Amino acid sequence: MRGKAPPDPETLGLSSEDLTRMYRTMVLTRVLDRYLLRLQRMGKVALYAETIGEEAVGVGTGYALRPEDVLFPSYRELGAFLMRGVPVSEILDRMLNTVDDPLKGHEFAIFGDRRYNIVPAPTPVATQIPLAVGYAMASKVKGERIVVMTIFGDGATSKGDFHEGVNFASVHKPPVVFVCRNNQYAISTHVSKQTGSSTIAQKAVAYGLEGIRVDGNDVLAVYLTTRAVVERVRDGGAPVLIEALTYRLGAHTTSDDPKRYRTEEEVQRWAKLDPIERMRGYLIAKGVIDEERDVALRAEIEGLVAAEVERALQRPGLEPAVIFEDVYASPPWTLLEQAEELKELSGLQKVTKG
Ligand SMILES: Cc1ncc(C[n+]2csc(CCOP(=O)(O)OP(=O)(O)O)c2C)c(N)n1
Repeated sequence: MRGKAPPDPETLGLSSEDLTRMYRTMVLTRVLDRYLLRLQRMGKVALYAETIGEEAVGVGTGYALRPEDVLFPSYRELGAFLMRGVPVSEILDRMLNTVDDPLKGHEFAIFGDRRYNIVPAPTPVATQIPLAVGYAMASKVKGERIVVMTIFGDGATSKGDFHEGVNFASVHKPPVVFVCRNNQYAISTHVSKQTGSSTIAQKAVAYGLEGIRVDGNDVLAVYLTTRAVVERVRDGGAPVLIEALTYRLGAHTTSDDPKRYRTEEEVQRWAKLDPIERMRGYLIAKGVIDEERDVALRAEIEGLVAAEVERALQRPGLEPAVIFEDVYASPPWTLLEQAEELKELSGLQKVTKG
């Protein structure tokens, strides 16, 4: 990981625009992530799964996709969403369930939207994996030239969905790329208790596919590896499993207390490998940005997110009755009855308050 001089951007075939876009999006992800955590603590957001420390995986994989490619994410892929162009305002409207929430509160995790070719993240772990394989299979049958990517955690690899998905992909070879964001924990379960294999990547070999382990705290390694794989798969190559080794610096979600199952010393060891600091050091060493520009960029992003948070907090919230909309063309009588009951209850509440 360390000890070798990193290559110049030109050697890697990367422009300063590529580099600053990835760096900027990592910083944006971190700043928004910190706000979402605080908003949850203020009681404005119901539940949030932090992404601090894992930004390089989302950003590096997201940047390797083309707009027409389809992403089947887990609930912790804020970086990939931002890299794919989902606006901060839409994420905040979604998380705060304002009247502008395009999905009217119907969805659990951050965001999923056809406009960005992001399928909503499921709550049951790993179920996005076979769905992604099926979608890729359909696109192969239709003769489209897209790549389907699915991102999941290390815990997901213990589910049958992972093995069924990878097995089906190994037989039929649809254009799918599997990305395991190995942050070393599935809530309190360390990866050493998750699997007896020494890597996740090697699981691909048993299915006759290529598995690649990449340093998930190095955005350039993640991006360059994923881009090469994505383009190979687009050209008809077999599916690949990429394991990006990273670390979950925060809690599993806002309902978790990681101090109960891991040491502060371990967290501090990984905090030193912060992917944003690492990229910042690289960009400064290579003269892509200087300290002054970096300070200005961070201040600009802080200001942008703060203004969006302020705006979203001022917006009215969704009416609870929207829960009954957009699910059935003709709702069954049971739901109509419940909707009526809710209407009566909110009427009562207004009377009591008044
Ligand atoms: C089928 C299923 N079992 C259990 C849970 C509870 N659960 C939610 S997240 C999670 C851990 C997932 O860990 P991992 O796949 O490593 O992803 P990470 O949260 O680390 O990003 C568990 C067990 C669930 N949502 N679905």
